[in-house]
Amino acid sequence: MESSHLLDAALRSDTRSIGRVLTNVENRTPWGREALADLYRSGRVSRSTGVTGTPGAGKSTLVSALVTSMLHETRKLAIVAVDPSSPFTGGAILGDRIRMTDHAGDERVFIRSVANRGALGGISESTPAIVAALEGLGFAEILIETVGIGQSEIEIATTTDTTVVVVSPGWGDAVQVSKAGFLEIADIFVVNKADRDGVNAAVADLRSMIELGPRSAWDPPVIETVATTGSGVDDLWSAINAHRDHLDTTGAIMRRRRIRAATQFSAAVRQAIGDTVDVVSHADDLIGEIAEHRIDPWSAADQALAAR
Ligand SMILES: Nc1nc2c(ncn2[C@@H]2O[C@H](COP(=O)(O)OP(=O)(O)OP(=O)(O)O)[C@@H](O)[C@H]2O)c(=O)[nH]1
Ligand SMILES: [Mg+2]
Repeated sequence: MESSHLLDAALRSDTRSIGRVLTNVENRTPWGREALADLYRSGRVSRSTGVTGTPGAGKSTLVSALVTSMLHETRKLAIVAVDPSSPFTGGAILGDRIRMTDHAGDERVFIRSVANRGALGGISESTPAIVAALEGLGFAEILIETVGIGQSEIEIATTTDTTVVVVSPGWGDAVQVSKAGFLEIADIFVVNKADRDGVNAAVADLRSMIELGPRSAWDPPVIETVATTGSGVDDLWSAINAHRDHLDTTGAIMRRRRIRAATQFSAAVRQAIGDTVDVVSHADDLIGEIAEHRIDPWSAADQALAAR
């Protein structure tokens, strides 16, 4: 059992203590749940930015470059890398920190990877809790890197204030099917690797896609960057700030926070039900019965709930 000193040390920005608090939150230990409840009720709020996009587009490099811009204005910043196989540099994971050349050893930058648990619910299960804990621990800026547009990315998009979708030249040829999904979640588009051929075509492609999409009060800007040199990264930081202003002045921020609250609440209810129903002990018998059509999955779920 952890002590209250641990939370105090984490609030004083002790890196190891923050890591231990997050591990307790992630594993949903009794101490972790209590700590999370206290942190949530502290009322401290962060600005959060999700960075997603195609594999290898340069998301980690861009996040690293963006951190440099953010640190001009922020005292404490956290990065959550949802898939640890998505390396910041070479995938070296040191305890709960990912090696990140540019910011290694910088006390102001805390980096956490969240394992893809696979199973039911997958990554989205612990990510919102980790982000909420970091928020309560006083991180003013939180950056979250994910890959693609699976269910979890869409859920993470509802978790963050601003979602940045990163592609690189030539992306559109490979992932036709992803386009609609990207448009749905993007507040800002980035065409990274603008030092490569095909950047103009990629920008034009995105712009026409946005044109054809539904009208909204905020049209996602398309920004060109070269993450490896930092070129265009200040433009991206300006666009993130412009999007924040838009959220604040239109009141959209409150709508987003309500959607986030609703999403997290219903996920928490599903998790709480999962915790109280010992699915595993029911599973073998019931799954056999479902497979043989002796009971339907929905009645089987009711039965498992009633038996708890
Ligand atoms: N030429 C060029 N290369 C870049 C640029 N940005 C990133 N890269 C390189 O692209 C490769 C992938 O970069 P990452 O930042 O790991 O990309 P990622 O999107 O995080 O990759 P995953 O997390 O594996 O999906 C690395 O070798 C980077 O050095 C850029 O602007 N121009
Ligand atoms: Mg990456």
